Amino acid sequence: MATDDAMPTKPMPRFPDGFLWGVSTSAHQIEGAAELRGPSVWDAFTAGPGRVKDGSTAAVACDHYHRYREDVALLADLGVDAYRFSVSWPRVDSPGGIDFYDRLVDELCAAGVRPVPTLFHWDLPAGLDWLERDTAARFAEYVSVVARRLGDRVGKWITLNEPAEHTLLGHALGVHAPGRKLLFDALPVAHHQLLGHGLAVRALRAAGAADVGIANSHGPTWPASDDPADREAAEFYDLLLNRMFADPILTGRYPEGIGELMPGSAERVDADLRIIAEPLDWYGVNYYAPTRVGAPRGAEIEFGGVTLPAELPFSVREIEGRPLTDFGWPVVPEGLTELLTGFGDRYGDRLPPVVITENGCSYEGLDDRERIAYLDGHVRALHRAVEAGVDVRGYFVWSLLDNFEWAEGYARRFGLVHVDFTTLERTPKASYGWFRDLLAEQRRAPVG
Ligand code: IFM
Repeated sequence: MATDDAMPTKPMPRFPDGFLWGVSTSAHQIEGAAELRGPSVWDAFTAGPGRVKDGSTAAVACDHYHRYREDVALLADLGVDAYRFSVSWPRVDSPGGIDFYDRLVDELCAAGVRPVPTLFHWDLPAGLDWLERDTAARFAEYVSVVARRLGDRVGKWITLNEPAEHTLLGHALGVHAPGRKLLFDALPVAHHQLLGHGLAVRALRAAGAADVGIANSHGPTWPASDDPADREAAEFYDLLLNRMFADPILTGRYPEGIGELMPGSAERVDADLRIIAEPLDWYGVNYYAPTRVGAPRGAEIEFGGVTLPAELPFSVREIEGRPLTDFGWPVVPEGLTELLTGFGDRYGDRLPPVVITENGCSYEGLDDRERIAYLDGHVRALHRAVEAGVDVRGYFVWSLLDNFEWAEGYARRFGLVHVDFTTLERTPKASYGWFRDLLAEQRRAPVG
């Protein structure tokens, strides 16, 4: 339990007019009602023994499918401008499945909350596979269906959530669905998702969308020391987790040495890159923490609940002297300022306005002062990036509700709202009240 001095007291600086405040969730993590949709790769994965730490599944999760009205009321009471949720592709593929999103979007509009759907947040329909190029085209077809149905009420769209994590955790290390351990042979999964992103942008534009972005996860990479071997390893990690997913979208090129590893001829990869680099209206960043990286140590490493194999050309090191969340992630707010100003330097005019599409932390308890301290620190760090000249247009907390945290099951609680997973009762935490007050304060007319 934190002490009272963990409670922020300084007034929060004011964000620019029109700044979008919101919260995020994803379909597989909250919806439940698994019997009312087709299976996804996550259903198959969680059915296997030992894949999810508490042995749970997302079959019921928060039962948001049936309780969405209560959840929209929580959003309205919180006072957010926008709600980022994801659309479940397997649900849309099921008869009548898309009707749920129709109802949800209507409810949000009636409550004065802008719907911001993400079109893919890892729950790929069973039978599809991002190792296959064709999945990118199939994704764009599904996106067209959703855009035609919801486009009269949805303005802001997100194509993909964190293709880096889906590639790394799901296909390289095998700790997420679909559970493959391909290491560097997983790279086609990155390319096909990026191609799917570009095709989805085109599909959304064809349906009239004028406000399209992506939610990519990024964080600064800090070398373990000045030793050239540590620096080289850190640069490589930065390339894999940051540049491999941002460069193609923002510059139309892969970082040096990466394009050659992608599937198909050089001509085909170049043609794909022209699609991947379709201009965006804004660029979404999910930020949690920086990573300290050094030269390989020839041994397995435990990192954030994941075992990294010894053969990787880098090793992840501890960031010392920082508080840790319950997940063991270091709390480093200034990493967000560093990340965004670094992006501004790296991409210059090619970087469209930025939206923080996820930021949050896992802590137990209703009196979650650690979460308040975390969010307060990160919102201030974001403001420093704005002062430094980065065009930031929005901030979404991960997450509205405690939910199914993938391979961690229900053991990690990221919500502003506590969910009792036996009764499904929702209880706002102290951080919910803090965020509500922050939003009210930001909207109050400046004095003088
Ligand atoms: O819960 C996840 C989310 O699905 C994607 N971004 C990170 C969150 C916390 O791990």
